[in-house]
Amino acid sequence: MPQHDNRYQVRKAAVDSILQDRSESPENCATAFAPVNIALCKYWGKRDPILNLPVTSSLSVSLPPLGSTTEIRIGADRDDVTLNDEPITPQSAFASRVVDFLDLFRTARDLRFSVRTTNTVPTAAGLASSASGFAALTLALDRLFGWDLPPKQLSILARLGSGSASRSVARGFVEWHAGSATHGADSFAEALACTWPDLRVGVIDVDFGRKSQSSREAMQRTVDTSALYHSWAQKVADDLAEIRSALHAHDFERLGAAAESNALGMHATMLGARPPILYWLPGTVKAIHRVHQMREDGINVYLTIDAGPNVKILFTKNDMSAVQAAFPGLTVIAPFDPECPTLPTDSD
Ligand code: 2P0
Repeated sequence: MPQHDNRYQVRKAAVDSILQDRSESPENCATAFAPVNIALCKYWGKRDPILNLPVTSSLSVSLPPLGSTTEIRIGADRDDVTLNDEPITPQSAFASRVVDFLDLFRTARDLRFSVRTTNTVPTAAGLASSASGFAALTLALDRLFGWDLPPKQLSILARLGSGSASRSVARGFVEWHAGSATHGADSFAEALACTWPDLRVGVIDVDFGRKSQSSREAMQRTVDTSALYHSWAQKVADDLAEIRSALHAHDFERLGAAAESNALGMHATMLGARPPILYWLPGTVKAIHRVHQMREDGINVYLTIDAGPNVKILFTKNDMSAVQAAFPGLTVIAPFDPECPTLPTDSD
């Protein structure tokens, strides 16, 4: 255990402040599921990279049944991590990140964990799985040790794995409050009390194969070097207010317009970094034009783009046929009706 490492000490103190009153009754094994989420108002920039504390608040919608199922087991000789039935080499960045997180929860120096994660995100869906992965691992640890933590504390623990994981412990629309405390006790996500049964999210396959530049590094470079970053916090405050208001009013056009503007603003801010960060490919621009043309043709479809080239679209159930005709093979998720995802088939 890296007990003399300052980063570890700071993170461990955050964990201990949550677990101090918890008695433990460990099981040998526990399993949990957490959904992926897509931000309608993005998290882009940290005020503290050790605790993954964000500069701004953000707001997402969870996308079950896409997500991660994680099993954690104690009693092994050494930590081991398996992803989609493939053992992950301990030297890999992915395994190191998982072990770094597990270090925070060892109740004995020699306690070792076996972690098996299966992503129910089709590899081809182009949706980041670190959020669902760390959220599922946190929920599995909660069950393994019998902590029975409330959602707020679970969100804080998941944030230590990955910022966006703080939002994946909850369902529906979820707001991550940036908070202002240096220890991060007020930086957590919680579900909003509203639903949208007709909402649909589509994922356009621009390039699912490409390994994107790490969002962690890109985020930091944007904060450190983009002259446009100073206006990002104000834009997020405005967009969040508009999105909350649109959700309250159940106004899809306002919701979609604000989400699209927020995503494009995030990418503009990245373009201002030195050197610039450009995740878009020609297919990304083509999809953006296609979405804009559809709007001109009277179909209410809006877009958002994360740290990669793929375009995600927001629309409602009544425009399903028009959207699927425009984007054949689209993966469609009904966030509030997880029984009916439409996943592309091999023939698409
Ligand atoms: C988001 N993204 O709000 C934004 C929009 C990507 C684009 O959160 O360093 O993997 O683990 O806290 O959460 C991706 O960043 O970064 C992300 P870390 P994370 O969804």
